[in-house]
Amino acid sequence: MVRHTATSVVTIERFIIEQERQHPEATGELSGILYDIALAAKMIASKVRMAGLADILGSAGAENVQGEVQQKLDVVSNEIIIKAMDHTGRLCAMASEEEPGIIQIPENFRCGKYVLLFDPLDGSSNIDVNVPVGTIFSVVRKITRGRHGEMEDLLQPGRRQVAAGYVIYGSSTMLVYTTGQGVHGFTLDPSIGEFLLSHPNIRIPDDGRYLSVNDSYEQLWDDNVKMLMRRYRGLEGGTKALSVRYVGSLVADFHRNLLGGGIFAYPANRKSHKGKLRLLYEANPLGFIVEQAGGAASDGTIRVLDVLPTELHQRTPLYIGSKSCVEMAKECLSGVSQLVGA
Ligand code: AHM
Ligand code: MG
Repeated sequence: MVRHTATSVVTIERFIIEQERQHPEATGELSGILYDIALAAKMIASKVRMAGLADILGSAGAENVQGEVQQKLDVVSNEIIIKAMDHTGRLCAMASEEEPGIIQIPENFRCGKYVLLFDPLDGSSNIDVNVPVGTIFSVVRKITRGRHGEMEDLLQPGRRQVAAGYVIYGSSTMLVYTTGQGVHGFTLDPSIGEFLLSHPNIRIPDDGRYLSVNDSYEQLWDDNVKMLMRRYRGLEGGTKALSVRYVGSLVADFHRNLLGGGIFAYPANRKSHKGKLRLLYEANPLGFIVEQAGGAASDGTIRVLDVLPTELHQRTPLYIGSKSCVEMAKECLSGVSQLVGA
């Protein structure tokens, strides 16, 4: 890991180049993908910042002054990412939470050796109330031989990711990523339009401080999930009580727990037997990040990164955060159906 003094200003570009130099075999393509994502993030951040003015400037679904219908921000963000990435020759296919199938690279552009999977604007229902939202991304290598990416390239287990990250559009905009050499966070300095290294080598505390779960689903949970939540709250098993914090915006909840320690849980329930969150766009990238930061991610029975995806929009229960908290989930839930596949 490259050491930087506290006072030196390190742009994301410089940081990526310095990391790449440690791998003489690197072609620079993965670095290029990360720059392109940083650019897309800045474009999305500027749209998100204007969201509160939608009523004045024209809300989603309403017509703007040119008579064009305004698009919702998650659709806009989806298009920003596709346009920022499709022509670069670095990707052979993409998949987005906003699109039903594979996003192919247009015929007039070169195909590359990587695949990008992303959730363009997670938690977008929170925009109306000015709560942080985020973009999540995952990069894997192409494994098929043809020119274009195929479903097999997209449906790879999370342990094969070569990069993953998220952007949080909060009181400041931050980009956090890993390429398997630790987790590093960059804060956007809006005055110069650059992401600057602000959180090098992030480590999640081993012991949890926060519990993030939507317990309005409690009556739909399996008994051992209920028991687990009582443990997290210090009501069972003599454990220390965690503080409950739930934004309802995955990136915001995850980011707080990554820095402060704790667990985000979205259990299976009687109505959603596989939970709500998506394996490829949410659980896998955050799973890679949390492991690189010293934490863990499980679906309640196995490590998230070992789950074999069978479909693009596959959902999974998720327990992610500090190691001790995820261990507790595995202990409580192991050996029982936990409604998975029920
Ligand atoms: P989305 O991808 O449709 O935005 O939904 C995902 C969001 C996450 O950000 C958040 O953790 C979760 O949904 C909240 O769900 P719930 O309202 O059921 O607690
Ligand atoms: Mg989402």
